[in-house]
Amino acid sequence: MSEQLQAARIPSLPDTAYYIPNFITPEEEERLIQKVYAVPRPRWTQLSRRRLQTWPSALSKTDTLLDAPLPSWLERPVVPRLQALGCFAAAPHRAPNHVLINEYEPGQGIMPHEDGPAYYPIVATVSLRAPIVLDIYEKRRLDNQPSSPGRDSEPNFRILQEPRSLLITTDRLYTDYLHGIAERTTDEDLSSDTICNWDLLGDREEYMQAKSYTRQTRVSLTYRDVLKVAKVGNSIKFLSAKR
Ligand SMILES: O=C(O)CCC(=O)C(=O)O
Repeated sequence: MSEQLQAARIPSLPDTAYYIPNFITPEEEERLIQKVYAVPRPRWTQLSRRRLQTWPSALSKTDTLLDAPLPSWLERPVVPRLQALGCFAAAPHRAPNHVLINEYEPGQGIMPHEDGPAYYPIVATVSLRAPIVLDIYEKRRLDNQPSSPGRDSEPNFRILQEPRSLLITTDRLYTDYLHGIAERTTDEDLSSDTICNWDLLGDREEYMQAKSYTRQTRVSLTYRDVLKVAKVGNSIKFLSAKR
C-alpha cells in the first residue's frame, strides 16, 4: 500500500476507508461528465430513485462478468492512479474490471445496502459534479431492530464526498456495514463532530460556514473487481443479465 493511501485512511471508521480529495482535476472531471452523458440513452437503466450505467456489461445471474475491457474513458486516468495507490494489489485481477455509474438528482438516493460477494471486497468511488453524504450503518445493529432496516435509523457514520474525490471502502467496512444515501434535497449538520472524514476534506471552509449544502445532480463512478469472469466463448450463459 502506498504512503499516499496510508495518509488517506479515515481513522475514526472501522477498518478500512480511505478518502482522497481532488483525486482528479476539474478538466478530467469535465471530460468524464461529457462521456457519461454522451452514451446512447439505452445505456441508462432508470431506477425508481436514480439512474444507472453498468460497464462493460451487466453481471449474469451467477454474478459472472463477460470478459471485456472497460471503455478507455473509464480506464484513464482513474485506473492507473488506483493501481499506483496499491489498493487493488490483492484483488484477483489486480485492477477493477467493472464500473457502476450512478446519477442522483436532488432528493434521490440509494437505500442502505451491501455490495455483496460478487466483488472482491473493495470499492473505489470517484464523485463528480456535487458533494453528497454517504451514510454508514452497522449491519449487526440493524439486524437487532424490529423495524425495517435503515430508513428510520440514524447512521453510525457519515462520510462527505466532495466532487473529484476518491473514497475507498474495504475490509470489515465492506463486509460488516451497509452504505446508503438519504433521499434529501439538503445535507445538514456538517461539522467535525458529524462528518468522519472532516480532517481529510479538500475544502473544509466551504462547509464550515454554512454547515449544509443544497443537493445538486451528482454522478458517482464505482470501480470494482468482479470475482468470476468468463471468456466470450461461454457467452450463451450471459443472455439473462442481472444488473
Ligand atoms: O453513489 C455512491 O457513492 C454509492 C453507490 C452505491 O452504493 C452502489 O452503486 O452500490
